[in-house]
Amino acid sequence: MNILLINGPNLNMLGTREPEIYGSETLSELVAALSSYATDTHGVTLRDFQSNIEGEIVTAVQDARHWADGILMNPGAYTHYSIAIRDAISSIDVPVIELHISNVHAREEFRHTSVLSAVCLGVIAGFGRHSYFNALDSMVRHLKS
Ligand code: CA2
Repeated sequence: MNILLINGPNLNMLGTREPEIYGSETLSELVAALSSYATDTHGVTLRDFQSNIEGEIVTAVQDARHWADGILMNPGAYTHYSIAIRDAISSIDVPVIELHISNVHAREEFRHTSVLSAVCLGVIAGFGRHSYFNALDSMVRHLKS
């Protein structure tokens, strides 16, 4: 089983600023821990991709249709307005779980809207780094059921 993890804009800054919201772990530390967990606990392979560029994320989603069984995506701020990423998700048969580190519903009003959730399998938000692990567990359960 092959799972793609996509992190959107500014998530490369994890661990460097705003630790009270996003924690103190860097993105590469988080991805390393999640990859080990994916292999050791579920026997699945995790590939990861981070981009600050909308079109690169669209292309990663499109390419994933050739090899990925599922996609975990923290779309960052694109969550709230990227119709291009929404259309890319809609155009493939691969299930996508939208995930967020913070509880977007407890934050500014503009973060309460996601243009992506309706075309995703589900949404996980507010569990800090555990949102990633919860999303992986949920995707594996979904793919095995
Ligand atoms: O809670 C999340 O995971 C978000 O997707 C994070 C996005 C935000 O725009 C979404 O509303 C919710 C922002 C990512 C910024 O990440 C940073 C991490 C450390 C320092 C600065 C930014």
